[in-house]
Amino acid sequence: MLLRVDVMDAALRAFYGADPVDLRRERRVIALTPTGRLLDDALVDELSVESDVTLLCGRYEGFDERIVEHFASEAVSIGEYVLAGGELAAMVICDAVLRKLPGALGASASATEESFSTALHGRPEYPHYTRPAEYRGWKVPDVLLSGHHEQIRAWREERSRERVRGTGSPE
Ligand code: 4FV
Repeated sequence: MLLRVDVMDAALRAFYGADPVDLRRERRVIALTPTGRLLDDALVDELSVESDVTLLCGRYEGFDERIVEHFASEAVSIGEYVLAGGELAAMVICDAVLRKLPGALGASASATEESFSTALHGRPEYPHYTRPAEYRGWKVPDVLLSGHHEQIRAWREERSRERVRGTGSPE
């Protein structure tokens, strides 16, 4: 059982008051499907600067292909596995994109130097620590308490490199 093209056509016309074929000229219309472009930080960045995005959630076995071919700007997947519906995939994309918008995170948190960001050259984030400095004999690494910013930067870069899949010891 698939989402029918005539039903999707009617739904998009009813909501936007436009022919879905024309819609994707004005906004990004994304069909969520396991076979789509894999969502990554670069795509999240792209979507975070778009003024208008429409997410088409699959259901049943997915979309009639004519929906993807004629109504969508692109197909996107949140991972190589199959969900019962695309709604959770839509929520994943909304969460990842919205947290990148200005003001979404508090002053203390930043979406710049985080896992897979360009600031980290696409690498995983380094380990983070907070208080207490020691708990059950588990200490925060001394370098992070040293105040030596260059040594801290170097330590963080090394930990980040180690976390690149298939290299170094897992933390
Ligand atoms: C999916 C994914 C996904 C396929 C059948 C919904 C399901 C049903 N969407 N990334 N992985 N969709 O599994 O985006 O239509």
